Amino acid sequence: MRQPLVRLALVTVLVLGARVGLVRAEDASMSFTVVNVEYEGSKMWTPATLVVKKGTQVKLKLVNNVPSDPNQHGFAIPAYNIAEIVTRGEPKMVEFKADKDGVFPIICQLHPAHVGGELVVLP
Ligand SMILES: [Cu+2]
Repeated sequence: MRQPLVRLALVTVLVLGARVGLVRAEDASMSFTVVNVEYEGSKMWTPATLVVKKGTQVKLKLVNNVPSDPNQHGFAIPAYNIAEIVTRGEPKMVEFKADKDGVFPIICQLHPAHVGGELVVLP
């Protein structure tokens, strides 16, 4: 008489397993708040390294908190054709799909001296 119970347990495991399996990388999204700060004279976006899996929908909130002038800094990922200008006090939302894997520089396209970062897209 235990057979039906065992079968039910097996079916439950299979159904749950299938549901977990349905969450593919292509369906996933990740949100980051990335803040531009100034530390001992160096300006940088932090976190400097963003790591996602290929296929992830990436949502960025860019905040320019650099107190000194100029009041605008760039946030660019040339490999993804992203080049935003972010004004102090005016956060900017950026969204893109990480559809190619690799390590891609993040720069301030306005100021080459700005400390750079990188977007890491895992295969
Ligand atoms: Cu800058």
